[in-house]
Amino acid sequence: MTTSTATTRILHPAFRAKLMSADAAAALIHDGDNVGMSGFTGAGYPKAVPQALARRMDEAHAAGRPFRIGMWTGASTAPELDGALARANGVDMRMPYQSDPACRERINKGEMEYIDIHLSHVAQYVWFGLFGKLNTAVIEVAGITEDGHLIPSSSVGNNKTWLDQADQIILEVNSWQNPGLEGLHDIYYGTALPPHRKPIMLTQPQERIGEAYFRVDPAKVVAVVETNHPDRNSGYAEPDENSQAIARHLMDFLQQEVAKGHLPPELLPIQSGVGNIANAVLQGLNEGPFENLTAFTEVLQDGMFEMLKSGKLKSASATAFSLSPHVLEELLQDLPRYRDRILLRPQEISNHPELIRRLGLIAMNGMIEADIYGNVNSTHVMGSSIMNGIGGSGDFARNAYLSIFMTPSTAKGGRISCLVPMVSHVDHTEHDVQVIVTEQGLADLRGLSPRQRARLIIERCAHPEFRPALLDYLQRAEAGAPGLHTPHLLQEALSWHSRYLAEGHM
Ligand code: 0RQ
Repeated sequence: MTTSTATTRILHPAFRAKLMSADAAAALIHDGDNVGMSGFTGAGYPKAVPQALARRMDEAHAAGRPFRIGMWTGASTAPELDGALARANGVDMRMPYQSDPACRERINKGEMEYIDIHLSHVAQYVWFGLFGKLNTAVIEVAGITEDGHLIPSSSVGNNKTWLDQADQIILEVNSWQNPGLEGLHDIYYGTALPPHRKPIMLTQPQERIGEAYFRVDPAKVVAVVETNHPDRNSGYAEPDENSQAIARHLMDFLQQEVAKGHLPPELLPIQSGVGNIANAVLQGLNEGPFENLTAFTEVLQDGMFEMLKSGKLKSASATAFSLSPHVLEELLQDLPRYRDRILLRPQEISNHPELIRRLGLIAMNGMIEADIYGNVNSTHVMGSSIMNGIGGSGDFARNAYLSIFMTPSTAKGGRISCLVPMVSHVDHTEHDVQVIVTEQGLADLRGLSPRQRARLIIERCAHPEFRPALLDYLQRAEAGAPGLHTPHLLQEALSWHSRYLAEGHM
């Protein structure tokens, strides 16, 4: 046990009295417990207790004793959490978004139950009691104030709900987290269950409606563990040709929308998903003609930080950082310059349908595949295997002013067409998808019927190698389907996926 930062980071004596090692804290978690962990896209997750827990699980399994937990988070975490517990085969049920290879493998082998729900729904599902009782919360914080409030760290996620709902709380105080984070967060305590809900009085992306700290009942805190470990946040690739082409199509489209008067010159608040394409689009916006932009989004990634730095982006509201290590370092070193322009909120607020609709967001998210009618699959490979999860894409797509989905037109070296006759899994229906962009072009689907949409998607978005076959499918469906509103040949609709599984090429 180290107490090196206890006097500077843990200012309330009652919390100092609970200091213990990660192993001792992990011993307070038992087989069958539900555990709410902090963490969102590689930021703000507990670093020591989960690894100690994984060791205990390994020991239990070696001795023939069961030891598995229900694991709830904000979103994806890191190898020290998702990876460690998945390798120990210690997770019975996982929710919501994940992106860890070991975790994904367990889920796809049927060894871990996985419940993929909209990120804005998680907290209320837990309040409703739909996942059972939350036994333990394990939350990373940047510090504990003199009056016993918790200083949130680099993500907020569902921490407020976990602290509220858990029977017992384990805190990890990470002295690696910059003390300057204090005051950056906006924790809203006005949520309630129906029929007691009130309007959430937020009308501008950067408005503060909550408190800078988490409230916590000290009586529930059973352990405080000190850590000093960096967040996992991995780097982004330099935008490739496809990402750059997607960004160009999108910039042209947004300029046309401004020219038509559909969007104001400073656009509307942007939401951007994770991944390299999203990052390339942000780079495009940074080099583009728009000024005074704002963001109301889930994760603040490198591209958004560059926009804050250049001044193109006035402000960013999110629930977590998802920055490469060198970019995070730059932000933390220069924190005073950004502190009034960055704000982290609970994910039930960053992704709240009421707020997304009111602010009128431009939502830009990645996808696995879309079909000719505009249904989007964000989560499943070949219909059965989970990639990551729906994350916040559904919260944003359904409620945004403009909902945009992006993908290269092909995957796996050109062997898969990302535009298919029928998607093998649906996350976002044709009703929630307004614009599809690939490196080939952009299809604005608003105001079009299903068959009109199909022609536009094939013409603008499909790769030339697959375009004739898609058109042929559409034309034969129009000639042979029993109904002509959304014509399909049911025997053939998923044959592209079957062909890939059998022959390695669509
Ligand atoms: O697989 O890594 O094995 O090569 O899918 O594809 O092209 O690297 O794309 O990183 O932008 O991710 C939808 C997964 C796209 C992401 C998804 C294979 C491809 C590769 C990844 P490999 P890329 P990206 C807010 C928003 C849902 C959550 C969301 C995602 C891998 O955007 O998780 O939007 N979205 N949240 O080879 C088979 C296809 C494929 C395919 C790609 N058609 N068939 N495999 N791949 N297309 C943020 C949060 O909510 C946290």
